[in-house]
Amino acid sequence: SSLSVIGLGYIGLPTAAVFASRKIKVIGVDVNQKAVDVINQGKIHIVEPDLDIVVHAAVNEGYLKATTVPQAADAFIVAVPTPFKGDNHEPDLSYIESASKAIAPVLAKGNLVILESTSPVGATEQMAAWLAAARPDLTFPQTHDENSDIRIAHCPERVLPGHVMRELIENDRVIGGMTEKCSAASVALYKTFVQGECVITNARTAEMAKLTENSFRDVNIAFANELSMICDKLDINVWELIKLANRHPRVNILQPGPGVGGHCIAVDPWFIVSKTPEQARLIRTTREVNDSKPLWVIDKVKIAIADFLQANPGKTAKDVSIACYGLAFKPDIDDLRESPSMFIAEQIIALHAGPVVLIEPNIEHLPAKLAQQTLVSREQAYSESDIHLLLVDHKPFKQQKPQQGIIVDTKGIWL
Ligand code: SAJ
Repeated sequence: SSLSVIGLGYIGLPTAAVFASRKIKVIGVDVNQKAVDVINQGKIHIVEPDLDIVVHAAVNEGYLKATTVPQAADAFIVAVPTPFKGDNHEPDLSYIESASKAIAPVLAKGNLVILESTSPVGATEQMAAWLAAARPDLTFPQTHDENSDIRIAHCPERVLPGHVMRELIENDRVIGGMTEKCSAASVALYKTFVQGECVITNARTAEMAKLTENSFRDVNIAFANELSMICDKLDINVWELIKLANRHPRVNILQPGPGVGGHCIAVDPWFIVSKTPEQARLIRTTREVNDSKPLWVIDKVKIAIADFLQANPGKTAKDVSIACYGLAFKPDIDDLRESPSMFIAEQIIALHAGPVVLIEPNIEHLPAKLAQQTLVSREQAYSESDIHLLLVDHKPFKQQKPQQGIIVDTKGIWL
Protein backbone atom coordinates (compact mmCIF):
# COMPACT_ATOMS: atom_id res chain seq x y z
CA SER A 1 0.00 0.00 0.00
CA SER A 2 1.05 3.60 -0.50
CA LEU A 3 0.51 6.74 1.51
CA SER A 4 0.68 10.43 0.68
CA VAL A 5 1.23 13.03 3.39
CA ILE A 6 0.17 16.56 2.43
CA GLY A 7 2.12 19.20 4.36
CA LEU A 8 5.65 18.37 5.54
CA GLY A 9 5.88 20.56 8.62
CA TYR A 10 6.17 19.83 12.32
CA ILE A 11 3.54 17.10 12.16
CA GLY A 12 3.48 15.94 8.54
CA LEU A 13 7.20 15.24 8.23
CA PRO A 14 7.56 13.14 11.41
CA THR A 15 4.38 11.26 10.48
CA ALA A 16 5.58 10.60 6.93
CA ALA A 17 8.98 9.47 8.24
CA VAL A 18 7.56 7.08 10.83
CA PHE A 19 5.26 5.43 8.25
CA ALA A 20 8.22 5.13 5.87
CA SER A 21 10.30 3.58 8.64
CA ARG A 22 7.66 0.81 8.73
CA LYS A 23 8.39 0.15 5.04
CA ILE A 24 5.31 1.88 3.66
CA LYS A 25 5.93 3.84 0.44
CA VAL A 26 5.31 7.45 1.41
CA ILE A 27 5.03 10.40 -0.94
CA GLY A 28 5.36 13.65 0.98
CA VAL A 29 3.80 16.71 -0.66
CA ASP A 30 4.59 20.30 0.20
CA VAL A 31 4.17 23.60 -1.62
CA ASN A 32 7.60 24.70 -0.37
CA GLN A 33 10.12 23.59 -3.02
CA LYS A 34 13.05 24.24 -0.66
CA ALA A 35 11.63 21.92 1.99
CA VAL A 36 11.00 19.27 -0.67
CA ASP A 37 14.62 19.52 -1.89
CA VAL A 38 16.05 19.34 1.64
CA ILE A 39 13.98 16.24 2.45
CA ASN A 40 14.95 14.51 -0.79
CA GLN A 41 18.58 14.96 0.28
CA GLY A 42 17.70 13.03 3.45
CA LYS A 43 17.87 16.17 5.59
CA ILE A 44 15.28 18.14 7.56
CA HIS A 45 14.17 21.78 7.52
CA ILE A 46 12.67 21.83 11.03
CA VAL A 47 14.06 21.16 14.49
CA GLU A 48 12.92 18.03 16.31
CA PRO A 49 15.13 15.57 18.19
CA ASP A 50 15.76 12.25 16.36
CA LEU A 51 13.71 13.27 13.31
CA ASP A 52 16.84 13.70 11.15
CA ILE A 53 17.93 10.07 11.63
CA VAL A 54 14.53 8.65 10.71
CA VAL A 55 14.14 10.92 7.65
CA HIS A 56 17.68 10.17 6.50
CA ALA A 57 17.12 6.41 6.68
CA ALA A 58 13.66 6.58 5.06
CA VAL A 59 14.91 8.64 2.10
CA ASN A 60 18.05 6.52 1.67
CA GLU A 61 16.08 3.28 1.63
CA GLY A 62 13.68 4.74 -0.91
CA TYR A 63 10.53 4.68 1.23
CA LEU A 64 10.13 8.45 1.53
CA LYS A 65 10.08 10.83 -1.41
CA ALA A 66 9.01 14.48 -1.38
CA THR A 67 7.36 16.37 -4.22
CA THR A 68 5.31 19.50 -4.82
CA VAL A 69 2.73 17.70 -6.98
CA PRO A 70 0.30 15.19 -5.43
CA GLN A 71 0.29 11.68 -6.88
CA ALA A 72 -2.12 8.77 -6.59
CA ALA A 73 -1.94 6.80 -3.31
CA ASP A 74 -4.13 4.47 -1.26
CA ALA A 75 -4.36 6.88 1.64
CA PHE A 76 -3.83 10.61 2.12
CA ILE A 77 -3.01 12.36 5.38
CA VAL A 78 -3.58 16.11 5.38
CA ALA A 79 -1.33 17.90 7.88
CA VAL A 80 -1.42 21.54 6.79
CA PRO A 81 -1.57 24.65 8.99
CA THR A 82 -4.86 26.03 10.31
CA PRO A 83 -3.91 29.57 11.33
CA PHE A 84 -6.12 32.56 12.13
CA LYS A 85 -7.67 34.68 9.41
CA GLY A 86 -5.69 37.95 9.48
CA ASP A 87 -5.74 39.64 12.86
CA ASN A 88 -8.94 38.19 14.27
CA HIS A 89 -9.33 34.86 16.00
CA GLU A 90 -11.34 33.10 13.28
CA PRO A 91 -9.88 29.86 11.89
CA ASP A 92 -8.50 30.02 8.36
CA LEU A 93 -9.25 26.77 6.52
CA SER A 94 -7.75 27.90 3.22
CA TYR A 95 -4.79 25.48 3.50
CA ILE A 96 -7.19 22.57 3.95
CA GLU A 97 -9.17 23.86 0.99
CA SER A 98 -6.10 24.03 -1.27
CA ALA A 99 -4.90 20.61 -0.08
CA SER A 100 -8.35 19.18 -0.91
CA LYS A 101 -8.27 20.74 -4.36
CA ALA A 102 -4.74 19.46 -4.93
CA ILE A 103 -5.48 15.83 -4.08
CA ALA A 104 -8.98 15.65 -5.60
CA PRO A 105 -7.73 14.98 -9.17
CA VAL A 106 -5.68 11.94 -8.10
CA LEU A 107 -8.32 10.41 -5.79
CA ALA A 108 -9.59 6.96 -6.72
CA LYS A 109 -12.30 4.62 -5.49
CA GLY A 110 -11.26 2.98 -2.19
CA ASN A 111 -8.99 5.82 -1.04
CA LEU A 112 -8.87 7.03 2.55
CA VAL A 113 -8.40 10.75 3.32
CA ILE A 114 -7.45 11.70 6.89
CA LEU A 115 -7.40 15.24 8.20
CA GLU A 116 -4.75 15.56 10.94
CA SER A 117 -4.57 19.35 11.12
CA THR A 118 -6.03 20.82 14.29
CA SER A 119 -9.40 22.06 13.11
CA PRO A 120 -12.59 23.75 14.27
CA VAL A 121 -15.60 21.46 14.60
CA GLY A 122 -17.07 20.83 11.16
CA ALA A 123 -13.80 21.12 9.22
CA THR A 124 -13.70 17.43 8.28
CA GLU A 125 -17.22 17.62 6.84
CA GLN A 126 -16.12 20.77 5.01
CA MET A 127 -13.07 18.96 3.60
CA ALA A 128 -15.35 16.14 2.40
CA ALA A 129 -17.57 18.73 0.73
CA TRP A 130 -14.60 20.32 -1.07
CA LEU A 131 -13.43 16.93 -2.28
CA ALA A 132 -16.94 15.96 -3.37
CA ALA A 133 -17.37 19.21 -5.29
CA ALA A 134 -14.15 18.56 -7.20
CA ARG A 135 -14.97 14.89 -7.91
CA PRO A 136 -18.67 14.48 -8.77
CA ASP A 137 -17.80 11.07 -10.27
CA LEU A 138 -16.99 9.62 -6.81
CA THR A 139 -19.23 9.13 -3.76
CA PHE A 140 -18.25 10.49 -0.32
CA PRO A 141 -19.41 9.50 3.16
CA GLN A 142 -22.55 11.22 4.31
CA THR A 143 -23.69 10.10 7.73
CA HIS A 144 -24.09 6.31 7.81
CA ASP A 145 -23.39 5.88 4.15
CA GLU A 146 -20.98 3.00 4.58
CA ASN A 147 -20.59 2.33 0.91
CA SER A 148 -19.01 5.54 -0.31
CA ASP A 149 -16.08 5.32 -2.71
CA ILE A 150 -13.90 7.50 -0.50
CA ARG A 151 -13.37 7.13 3.26
CA ILE A 152 -12.81 10.23 5.39
CA ALA A 153 -11.71 10.69 8.99
CA HIS A 154 -10.26 13.20 11.44
CA CYS A 155 -7.35 11.86 13.49
CA PRO A 156 -5.76 14.79 15.31
CA GLU A 157 -2.09 14.71 16.28
CA ARG A 158 -1.36 15.28 19.97
CA VAL A 159 2.42 15.09 20.11
CA LEU A 160 4.52 17.34 22.33
CA PRO A 161 7.17 19.34 20.43
CA GLY A 162 10.56 18.05 21.55
CA HIS A 163 9.18 14.52 22.08
CA VAL A 164 7.41 14.03 18.77
CA MET A 165 9.16 10.84 17.67
CA ARG A 166 8.35 9.04 20.93
CA GLU A 167 4.84 10.43 21.42
CA LEU A 168 3.79 9.67 17.81
CA ILE A 169 4.32 6.01 18.55
CA GLU A 170 3.32 5.79 22.22
CA ASN A 171 0.34 8.15 22.56
CA ASP A 172 -3.23 6.93 22.27
CA ARG A 173 -4.84 8.14 19.09
CA VAL A 174 -8.35 9.56 18.62
CA ILE A 175 -9.85 8.21 15.37
CA GLY A 176 -12.89 10.13 14.16
CA GLY A 177 -14.27 8.50 11.05
CA MET A 178 -17.22 10.02 9.19
CA THR A 179 -18.60 6.46 9.16
CA GLU A 180 -17.63 3.22 10.88
CA LYS A 181 -15.81 1.95 7.81
CA CYS A 182 -13.86 5.20 7.67
CA SER A 183 -12.78 4.67 11.29
CA ALA A 184 -11.84 1.05 10.69
CA ALA A 185 -9.70 1.96 7.68
CA SER A 186 -7.95 4.68 9.69
CA VAL A 187 -7.24 2.38 12.64
CA ALA A 188 -5.72 -0.17 10.26
CA LEU A 189 -3.44 2.51 8.85
CA TYR A 190 -2.25 3.98 12.17
CA LYS A 191 -1.79 0.56 13.73
CA THR A 192 1.24 0.11 11.46
CA PHE A 193 3.20 2.16 14.02
CA VAL A 194 0.97 3.41 16.86
CA GLN A 195 1.55 1.39 20.02
CA GLY A 196 -1.01 3.38 22.02
CA GLU A 197 -4.71 2.60 21.74
CA CYS A 198 -6.65 3.84 18.69
CA VAL A 199 -9.94 5.01 20.18
CA ILE A 200 -12.84 5.36 17.75
CA THR A 201 -15.35 8.21 17.71
CA ASN A 202 -16.95 10.42 15.07
CA ALA A 203 -15.23 13.26 13.21
CA ARG A 204 -16.85 16.13 15.12
CA THR A 205 -16.00 14.64 18.51
CA ALA A 206 -12.43 14.02 17.37
CA GLU A 207 -12.11 17.66 16.30
CA MET A 208 -13.48 18.85 19.62
CA ALA A 209 -11.30 16.40 21.61
CA LYS A 210 -8.13 17.96 20.27
CA LEU A 211 -9.35 21.51 20.96
CA THR A 212 -10.52 20.45 24.42
CA GLU A 213 -7.14 19.01 25.42
CA ASN A 214 -5.31 22.22 24.62
CA SER A 215 -8.05 24.40 26.15
CA PHE A 216 -7.88 22.35 29.34
CA ARG A 217 -4.17 23.10 29.58
CA ASP A 218 -4.73 26.77 28.72
CA VAL A 219 -7.37 27.15 31.46
CA ASN A 220 -5.08 25.52 34.00
CA ILE A 221 -2.09 27.69 33.07
CA ALA A 222 -4.33 30.78 33.21
CA PHE A 223 -5.34 29.79 36.72
CA ALA A 224 -1.64 29.69 37.69
CA ASN A 225 -0.93 32.96 35.90
CA GLU A 226 -3.86 34.69 37.57
CA LEU A 227 -2.70 33.39 40.96
CA SER A 228 0.77 34.83 40.29
CA MET A 229 -0.69 38.28 39.71
CA ILE A 230 -2.95 38.00 42.79
CA CYS A 231 -0.06 36.82 44.98
CA ASP A 232 2.17 39.64 43.77
CA LYS A 233 -0.44 42.13 45.03
CA LEU A 234 -0.75 40.28 48.33
CA ASP A 235 3.00 39.87 48.86
CA ILE A 236 2.87 36.07 48.76
CA ASN A 237 5.37 33.80 46.98
CA VAL A 238 3.14 32.11 44.40
CA TRP A 239 5.53 29.18 43.87
CA GLU A 240 5.55 28.35 47.55
CA LEU A 241 1.76 28.76 47.59
CA ILE A 242 1.28 26.36 44.67
CA LYS A 243 3.60 23.76 46.22
CA LEU A 244 1.57 23.90 49.40
CA ALA A 245 -1.83 23.74 47.66
CA ASN A 246 -0.62 20.83 45.49
CA ARG A 247 -0.11 18.77 48.62
CA HIS A 248 -3.88 18.42 48.68
CA PRO A 249 -4.70 15.04 47.12
CA ARG A 250 -7.10 16.51 44.55
CA VAL A 251 -5.27 19.74 43.66
CA ASN A 252 -2.70 19.93 40.86
CA ILE A 253 -1.97 23.53 39.85
CA LEU A 254 0.35 24.18 36.90
CA GLN A 255 3.20 26.70 36.86
CA PRO A 256 2.86 30.43 36.18
CA GLY A 257 5.16 31.93 33.58
CA PRO A 258 5.63 34.89 31.24
CA GLY A 259 2.59 33.87 29.16
CA VAL A 260 1.51 31.00 26.95
CA GLY A 261 3.27 30.37 23.67
CA GLY A 262 3.67 27.70 21.04
CA HIS A 263 1.55 26.98 18.03
CA CYS A 264 -1.37 25.20 19.64
CA ILE A 265 -2.38 26.13 23.15
CA ALA A 266 -2.64 29.86 22.40
CA VAL A 267 -4.58 29.14 19.19
CA ASP A 268 -6.88 26.16 19.59
CA PRO A 269 -9.15 27.57 22.33
CA TRP A 270 -10.14 30.36 19.93
CA PHE A 271 -11.48 27.70 17.52
CA ILE A 272 -13.99 26.77 20.21
CA VAL A 273 -14.79 30.42 20.99
CA SER A 274 -15.34 31.21 17.32
CA LYS A 275 -17.99 28.47 16.94
CA THR A 276 -19.77 29.09 20.26
CA PRO A 277 -18.97 32.63 21.44
CA GLU A 278 -21.96 32.79 23.80
CA GLN A 279 -21.12 29.60 25.65
CA ALA A 280 -17.31 29.66 25.66
CA ARG A 281 -16.95 32.35 28.33
CA LEU A 282 -14.31 30.73 30.52
CA ILE A 283 -12.28 29.66 27.51
CA ARG A 284 -12.26 33.20 26.11
CA THR A 285 -11.32 34.75 29.46
CA THR A 286 -8.54 32.19 29.79
CA ARG A 287 -7.01 33.39 26.53
CA GLU A 288 -7.28 36.99 27.72
CA VAL A 289 -5.61 36.21 31.06
CA ASN A 290 -2.72 34.33 29.45
CA ASP A 291 -2.28 36.96 26.75
CA SER A 292 -2.15 39.71 29.39
CA LYS A 293 0.72 38.10 31.26
CA PRO A 294 3.58 39.36 29.01
CA LEU A 295 2.35 42.95 29.49
CA TRP A 296 2.29 42.45 33.23
CA VAL A 297 5.91 41.22 33.08
CA ILE A 298 6.94 44.30 31.09
CA ASP A 299 5.37 46.49 33.81
CA LYS A 300 7.42 44.60 36.41
CA VAL A 301 10.58 45.45 34.47
CA LYS A 302 9.60 49.12 34.38
CA ILE A 303 9.17 49.03 38.16
CA ALA A 304 12.58 47.35 38.52
CA ILE A 305 14.17 50.12 36.44
CA ALA A 306 12.55 52.77 38.67
CA ASP A 307 13.77 50.92 41.78
CA PHE A 308 17.28 50.74 40.40
CA LEU A 309 17.33 54.47 39.62
CA GLN A 310 16.07 55.32 43.07
CA ALA A 311 18.84 53.26 44.64
CA ASN A 312 21.47 54.79 42.33
CA PRO A 313 20.98 58.57 42.34
CA GLY A 314 22.64 60.35 39.46
CA LYS A 315 22.04 57.49 37.03
CA THR A 316 19.50 57.65 34.21
CA ALA A 317 17.65 54.91 32.31
CA LYS A 318 20.46 54.94 29.72
CA ASP A 319 22.83 53.63 32.40
CA VAL A 320 20.65 50.67 33.36
CA SER A 321 21.56 47.39 31.66
CA ILE A 322 18.98 44.63 31.36
CA ALA A 323 19.61 40.95 30.64
CA CYS A 324 16.78 38.75 29.30
CA TYR A 325 17.31 35.07 30.09
CA GLY A 326 15.56 32.74 27.62
CA LEU A 327 13.74 33.43 24.35
CA ALA A 328 12.21 30.02 23.54
CA PHE A 329 8.51 29.37 24.11
CA LYS A 330 9.26 26.78 26.78
CA PRO A 331 12.25 25.25 28.60
CA ASP A 332 15.08 23.35 26.93
CA ILE A 333 14.02 23.77 23.32
CA ASP A 334 15.26 26.13 20.60
CA ASP A 335 11.84 27.05 19.20
CA LEU A 336 11.39 30.84 19.30
CA ARG A 337 8.16 31.04 17.35
CA GLU A 338 5.03 32.33 19.11
CA SER A 339 7.13 32.82 22.21
CA PRO A 340 5.95 35.22 24.94
CA SER A 341 9.60 35.59 26.00
CA MET A 342 10.57 36.81 22.53
CA PHE A 343 7.68 39.28 22.62
CA ILE A 344 8.76 40.58 26.03
CA ALA A 345 12.42 40.88 24.98
CA GLU A 346 11.45 42.74 21.80
CA GLN A 347 9.24 45.15 23.74
CA ILE A 348 11.94 45.85 26.29
CA ILE A 349 14.48 46.50 23.55
CA ALA A 350 12.02 48.94 21.95
CA LEU A 351 11.09 50.70 25.20
CA HIS A 352 14.33 50.82 27.15
CA ALA A 353 16.92 53.57 26.60
CA GLY A 354 19.85 51.56 28.00
CA PRO A 355 21.59 48.36 26.89
CA VAL A 356 19.69 45.08 26.66
CA VAL A 357 21.49 41.75 26.25
CA LEU A 358 19.92 38.39 25.45
CA ILE A 359 20.86 34.93 26.72
CA GLU A 360 19.53 31.83 24.96
CA PRO A 361 21.73 28.75 25.46
CA ASN A 362 19.75 26.72 22.91
CA ILE A 363 20.54 28.85 19.85
CA GLU A 364 23.70 30.06 18.15
CA HIS A 365 22.26 32.94 16.13
CA LEU A 366 19.47 35.38 16.85
CA PRO A 367 16.52 35.51 14.44
CA ALA A 368 16.52 38.26 11.80
CA LYS A 369 14.28 40.64 13.74
CA LEU A 370 16.78 40.68 16.64
CA ALA A 371 19.85 40.74 14.41
CA GLN A 372 20.99 44.09 15.89
CA GLN A 373 21.08 42.62 19.41
CA THR A 374 23.82 40.72 21.18
CA LEU A 375 23.60 37.19 22.44
CA VAL A 376 25.86 36.86 25.49
CA SER A 377 26.79 34.06 27.86
CA ARG A 378 24.96 33.54 31.11
CA GLU A 379 28.17 34.21 33.06
CA GLN A 380 28.77 37.52 31.33
CA ALA A 381 25.19 38.69 31.90
CA TYR A 382 25.27 37.60 35.55
CA SER A 383 28.29 39.78 36.27
CA GLU A 384 27.54 42.79 34.06
CA SER A 385 23.77 43.47 34.15
CA ASP A 386 21.81 45.62 36.55
CA ILE A 387 18.43 43.93 36.01
CA HIS A 388 18.10 40.19 35.41
CA LEU A 389 14.84 39.18 33.73
CA LEU A 390 14.32 35.43 33.84
CA LEU A 391 11.89 34.42 31.08
CA VAL A 392 12.42 30.68 30.53
CA ASP A 393 13.42 28.04 33.09
CA HIS A 394 16.13 26.46 30.91
CA LYS A 395 18.31 23.96 32.79
CA PRO A 396 21.52 26.06 32.74
CA PHE A 397 19.73 28.97 34.43
CA LYS A 398 18.64 26.75 37.28
CA GLN A 399 22.22 25.83 38.18
CA GLN A 400 23.04 29.20 39.66
CA LYS A 401 21.36 32.57 40.11
CA PRO A 402 22.86 36.03 39.57
CA GLN A 403 24.70 37.23 42.65
CA GLN A 404 24.07 40.96 42.15
CA GLY A 405 21.50 43.27 40.57
CA ILE A 406 17.69 43.26 40.65
CA ILE A 407 15.95 40.02 39.72
CA VAL A 408 12.60 39.81 37.90
CA ASP A 409 11.85 36.10 37.84
CA THR A 410 8.81 34.97 35.85
CA LYS A 411 9.42 31.26 36.55
CA GLY A 412 10.34 31.28 40.25
CA ILE A 413 13.73 29.56 39.94
CA TRP A 414 15.88 32.34 41.40
CA LEU A 415 13.82 33.23 44.45
N1 SAJ B 1 3.30 26.59 30.25
C1 SAJ B 1 3.22 27.31 31.43
N2 SAJ B 1 3.03 26.64 32.60
C2 SAJ B 1 2.92 25.28 32.66
C3 SAJ B 1 2.99 24.55 31.45
C4 SAJ B 1 3.19 25.23 30.26
O1 SAJ B 1 3.32 28.55 31.44
O2 SAJ B 1 2.76 24.76 33.78
C5 SAJ B 1 3.50 27.29 28.96
C6 SAJ B 1 4.80 26.93 28.25
O3 SAJ B 1 5.89 27.65 28.73
C7 SAJ B 1 4.46 27.25 26.82
C8 SAJ B 1 2.96 26.93 26.72
O4 SAJ B 1 2.49 26.90 28.07
O5 SAJ B 1 4.65 28.63 26.54
C9 SAJ B 1 2.64 25.63 26.04
O6 SAJ B 1 3.56 24.60 26.39
P1 SAJ B 1 3.13 23.08 26.61
O7 SAJ B 1 4.35 22.32 26.96
O8 SAJ B 1 2.03 23.02 27.57
O9 SAJ B 1 2.50 22.62 25.24
P2 SAJ B 1 2.95 22.62 23.69
O10 SAJ B 1 2.36 23.83 23.05
O11 SAJ B 1 4.38 22.40 23.50
O12 SAJ B 1 2.17 21.29 23.17
C10 SAJ B 1 0.77 21.15 23.40
C11 SAJ B 1 0.52 19.77 24.02
N3 SAJ B 1 -0.86 19.70 24.51
C12 SAJ B 1 -1.16 19.34 25.78
O13 SAJ B 1 -0.31 19.07 26.60
C13 SAJ B 1 -2.62 19.24 26.12
C14 SAJ B 1 0.76 18.68 23.00
O14 SAJ B 1 0.41 17.41 23.50
C15 SAJ B 1 -0.05 18.97 21.72
O15 SAJ B 1 0.17 17.98 20.73
C16 SAJ B 1 0.40 20.29 21.18
O16 SAJ B 1 0.10 21.30 22.16
C17 SAJ B 1 -0.33 20.54 19.88
O17 SAJ B 1 0.29 20.35 18.83
O18 SAJ B 1 -1.53 20.82 19.91
